[in-house]
Amino acid sequence: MSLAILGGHPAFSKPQLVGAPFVEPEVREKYHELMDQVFDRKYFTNNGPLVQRFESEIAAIHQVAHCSVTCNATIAQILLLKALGLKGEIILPSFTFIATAHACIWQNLDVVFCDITPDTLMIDPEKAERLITPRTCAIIGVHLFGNVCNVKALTKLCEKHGVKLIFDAAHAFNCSLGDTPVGSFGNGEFLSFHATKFLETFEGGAVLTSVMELNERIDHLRNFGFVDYDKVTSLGINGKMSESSAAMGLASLPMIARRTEKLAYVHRAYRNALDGIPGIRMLPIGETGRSNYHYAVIFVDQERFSVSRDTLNAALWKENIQTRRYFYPGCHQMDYYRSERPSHADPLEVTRLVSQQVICLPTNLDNPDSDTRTIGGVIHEVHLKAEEVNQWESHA
Ligand code: T4K
Repeated sequence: MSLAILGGHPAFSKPQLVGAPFVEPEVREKYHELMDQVFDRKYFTNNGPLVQRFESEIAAIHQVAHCSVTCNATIAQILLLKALGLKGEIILPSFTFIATAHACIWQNLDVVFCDITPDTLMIDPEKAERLITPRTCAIIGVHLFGNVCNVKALTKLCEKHGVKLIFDAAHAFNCSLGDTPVGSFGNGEFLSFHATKFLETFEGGAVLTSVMELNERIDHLRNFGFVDYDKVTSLGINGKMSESSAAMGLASLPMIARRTEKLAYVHRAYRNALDGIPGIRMLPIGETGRSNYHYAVIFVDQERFSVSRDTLNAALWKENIQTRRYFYPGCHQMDYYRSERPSHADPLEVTRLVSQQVICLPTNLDNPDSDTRTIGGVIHEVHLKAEEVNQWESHA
């Protein structure tokens, strides 16, 4: 195999993307059918019938009493934080998508970044406890890459200190801890239905909770704070999901089992393809419950692989394998947080190390067997040609 960075042809003629939407033929057909109904009804948004149906289905899948769908997960989080009336400091991992932190700032909360455990890449409950102060109002656990947080330890911790517990379940659609699906953990959890997610509605999100009053408050806030046609009692926002997004979600729901099976297969295929490459290890997924297997994450140990994570990433891109470094460099290292909110009590050592090692691989592949073999083959070749690859990098 001749690597593209060393003058060979790219391994793929079209880009292989992390987060490429599925859009099976059945989804297209059902979506068009539902959209015909929407056009006939001429009712496009504001808690329409498809939105209500979608909410019931999502609640049932997650075995939770209440679901409010929203225009995206970032707004879902803002609504949840506001509905809980949170004020003061909020503890969350830095190793997450920037939206988890930004949503807190939009709600005027002071973010306190916490480190993660190296085996799970999710918030470390022991380190979180050390960050609790009298101003702490809540902790956010982020269920990452299709795995679920240490819910038990976090629940105990939050009960002990009398603070609220929220879960960012953007990656955790239809995931569970043991037999319990995400959705009813803590005070509330939120999902993302962004185009790049396991279940997509173009843009979309949802808040799940077992508390009826919280659900009512969120429904109220997502519609500008209206209580009647001419009566507004709260500072609400427009957080509504449109009928077209709900149609996409409903059309995609029958595909859950097939997608999960496909992605689990891709995981196994990657494991085989990467087996034995020095310095490459996959993040275990689904070991504590059900997963959707939507993300495949590898760690690059530079010393053993002989090439840095960033050079491997650049080499993969040249092959049209458009990997992502989720979540490098960690929220606390993003310019905004470094310049505007520079102080953090925890040195976030694990976050720093892990964010320099991770690469997310494409999972929605057309040909899982041959594509994973090709990607594994490229990674192996980068290792075998480490000397030339590193020379290329030093001249790039
Ligand atoms: N919490 C967590 C833990 C999250 O991961 C996210 C979002 C949120 C909260 C907030 O959820 P939302 O408010 O977005 O509902 C992407 C997504 O935009 C973002 O939703 C997602 N996490 C994050 C992990 O990934 P970027 O900046 O990497 O997006 P972008 O445009 O570079 O696309 C990513 C990949 O997907 C590329 O390989 C291209 C491909 N793609 C993208 C789109 C939009 C497609 O193939 N088709 C598409 O339509 O953030």
